[in-house]
Amino acid sequence: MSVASAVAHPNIAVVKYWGKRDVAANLPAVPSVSLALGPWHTRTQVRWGADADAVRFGAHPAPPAFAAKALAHLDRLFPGRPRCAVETTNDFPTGAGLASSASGFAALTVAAAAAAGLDPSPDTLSRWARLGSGSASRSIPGGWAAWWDEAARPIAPPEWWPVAMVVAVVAEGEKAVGSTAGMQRSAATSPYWPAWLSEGPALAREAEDAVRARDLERLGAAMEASTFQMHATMHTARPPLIYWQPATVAVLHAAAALRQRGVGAWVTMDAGPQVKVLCLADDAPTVAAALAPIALRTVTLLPAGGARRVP
Ligand code: 2P0
Repeated sequence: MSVASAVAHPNIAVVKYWGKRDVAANLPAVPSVSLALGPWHTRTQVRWGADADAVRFGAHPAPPAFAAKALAHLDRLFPGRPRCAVETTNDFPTGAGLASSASGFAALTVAAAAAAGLDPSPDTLSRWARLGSGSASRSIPGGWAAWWDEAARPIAPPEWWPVAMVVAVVAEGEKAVGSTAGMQRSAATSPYWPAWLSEGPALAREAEDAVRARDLERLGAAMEASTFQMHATMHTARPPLIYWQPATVAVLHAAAALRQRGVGAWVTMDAGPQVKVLCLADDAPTVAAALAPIALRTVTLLPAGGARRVP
């Protein structure tokens, strides 16, 4: 077997990964908890034994930086590897704070291993995906996952809890400062960094417990605390990292207004301007309708499974 394809879903952290305790090994400074979301996905095919290394993204050759990152990941997993052809597609925006590196490195890792004739355990695949991008470790198990150390572990499967994540897309386009550089700037310059590190473990435990108890209010509170603590380290970096746009703030207020009306809706944001609103799946149409006048568009995502081989 020298060709294989895999699919992986992005994941959104409810308790955030921001900072590395080991940059070379891509180990996190704080634990994180996430939910994999579909139908958005990355689909990647790897073919070992090509004439030359080639990475295609959608219908075109991938941008050089994108191709270099993918090939460097394969070099690290398979030192002395044969040349390969990689083809990958995303059915959602890339590089705008929508977790495309998570699904991308998870799908690449699973496809590359399968094409090499290997069948590593989910734990091993999660460790391998982590080397490409930290958040990719969590897209391997899918569903609700926690990542404290070398590999992410599953907390609950996608069908555990009928929740939804309503994504309010407020700006399109690639972000100015990528996550890896952003987290290093926060760590190196924000005076609030020590507080971020010390609060993280308790927030992750709180979120894990809330998922197991299916307690949305408790999970939402932990998620918002983690989100705003992370953005505090961004806003207080030098120079500051302000990923928010005016419409970002408008969505935050709209979600708070929904809660005042008795609709359970809690916000999170990543290294980008989009706001993701966690709610019960039954409430997703109400939430999406409330955000529609503010956002460019809304997308309702539902819990999804882990990275897997596909024909
Ligand atoms: C997360 N983010 O937990 C956090 C919240 C962004 C903000 O994981 O350097 O692309 O490749 O390990 O995984 C984005 O960071 O960073 C991210 P690297 P990654 O989802």
